[in-house]
Amino acid sequence: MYKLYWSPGSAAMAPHAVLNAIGAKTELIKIDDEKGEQKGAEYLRINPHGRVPTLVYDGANVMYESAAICLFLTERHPEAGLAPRPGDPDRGLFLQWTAYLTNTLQEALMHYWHPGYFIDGAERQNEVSLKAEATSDRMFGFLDGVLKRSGPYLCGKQFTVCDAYLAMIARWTRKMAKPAVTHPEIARLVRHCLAWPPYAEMLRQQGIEQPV
Ligand SMILES: N[C@@H](CCC(=O)N[C@@H](CS)C(=O)NCC(=O)O)C(=O)O
Repeated sequence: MYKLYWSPGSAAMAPHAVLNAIGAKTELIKIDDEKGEQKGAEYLRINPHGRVPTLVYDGANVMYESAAICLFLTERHPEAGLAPRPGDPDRGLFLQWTAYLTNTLQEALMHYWHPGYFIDGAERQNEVSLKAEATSDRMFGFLDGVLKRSGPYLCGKQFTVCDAYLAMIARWTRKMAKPAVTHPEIARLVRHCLAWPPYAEMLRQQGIEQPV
């Protein structure tokens, strides 16, 4: 029913965990980003941006953008219970965190990992990366406070795909001087995701680990 194009530790982590949770028939197609396969002509035909993830569903329908894929899958498979349904009062909060995570926190991490997308010159790129490290730490500190005040999950009492998305982004900080898991509530949430079988299975399938 689904094909997921992914590379290890990429933004495909969250959709991959959701597909595991759904238990739908899925073909996992690895894109070797170290060999630059994401920029190869074959892959560019389905994702003209040359990035992962990409989801193919029901034959020939193609979509990309990790958060959009997560939303689409949770909507299509409400029985997985990974999102408040449309109309539920918690839906607003769920959409808020989905947008915040992909649009704000993930963007800071893009600046950290890929400063060259934003500015030229090694020295200036290093500055952008360092600034993004501080910015993302501030955001994780903010989210830590949210989890402490109104957790245990981002949407309160319901574990949603937002929590897995947050755990994915937290992994991207593992090489920082102050990784996201130095915030205690973020560490607790990441541990919860590591104990969630679909997330643990995704890490195993991708051949990666996640330090806490
Ligand atoms: N906003 C996109 C970002 C996708 C993205 O930048 N993916 C990275 C891996 S995390 C990628 O494919 N980079 C390869 C490249 O830029 O060449 C999403 O969330 O799906």
